[in-house]
Amino acid sequence: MKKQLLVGAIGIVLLCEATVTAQQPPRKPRIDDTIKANVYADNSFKLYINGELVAVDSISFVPHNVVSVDVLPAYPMTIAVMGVDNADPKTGMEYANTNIGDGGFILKLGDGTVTNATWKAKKVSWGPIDGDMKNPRVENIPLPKDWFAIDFDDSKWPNAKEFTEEEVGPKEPFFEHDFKGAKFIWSDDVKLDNLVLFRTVVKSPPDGKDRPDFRGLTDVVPQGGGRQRGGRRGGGGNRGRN
Ligand SMILES: [Ca+2]
Ligand SMILES: [Ca+2]
Repeated sequence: MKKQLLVGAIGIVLLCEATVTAQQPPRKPRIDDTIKANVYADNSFKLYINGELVAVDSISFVPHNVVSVDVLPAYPMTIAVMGVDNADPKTGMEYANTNIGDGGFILKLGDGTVTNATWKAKKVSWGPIDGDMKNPRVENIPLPKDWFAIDFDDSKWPNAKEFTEEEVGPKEPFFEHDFKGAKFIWSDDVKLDNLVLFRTVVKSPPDGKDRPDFRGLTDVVPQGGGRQRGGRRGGGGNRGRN
């Protein structure tokens, strides 16, 4: 009986310690907690991660460019992208309505996340319908409300379609960045679909690396307080400064 009580007491102590450990605030994230996001779109994109806008293509038309930025991951990670193929909103064409341009989107994150046909893709603007350049017409559907949010239901969206490098024909900066293992994606018609929304959820880091979760950091005092190390000003009175 005594032995059972003792075991019970030890159990409670361990439980309390585990709870305290779980409730300890995280340390401040460092730059080596971030992962690189390499993104290329024909012609441009907006990238949302976990509901927040984290990158906007800095060049909306040409030249085709790679945007390479640091992002702080947290899993499960919801990635939502607006892909834009340059097109006149009335005709769906470009270069003074002489050409039907094509789209294409590719992304690779430093945790091994890549674009492929497991992503969802929803077209929201397309044309010229049937490729008719003589009587060009465009069709649009409204942007779904909160399409980039974590809890948005994309279960009815079709899957993205993969396109080869030859089909998309990426320009030079693409080859200077790491896109190994990633596929070019779009909705079904890479020529006529001009505004496409993509979504995916990365449940855990594909490279298997354990990464701290820094969400909610603005609501707590991180371990070690403010800038005590690495800050140039040093000294007291800087606790919690950012
Ligand atoms: Ca097009
Ligand atoms: Ca294009």
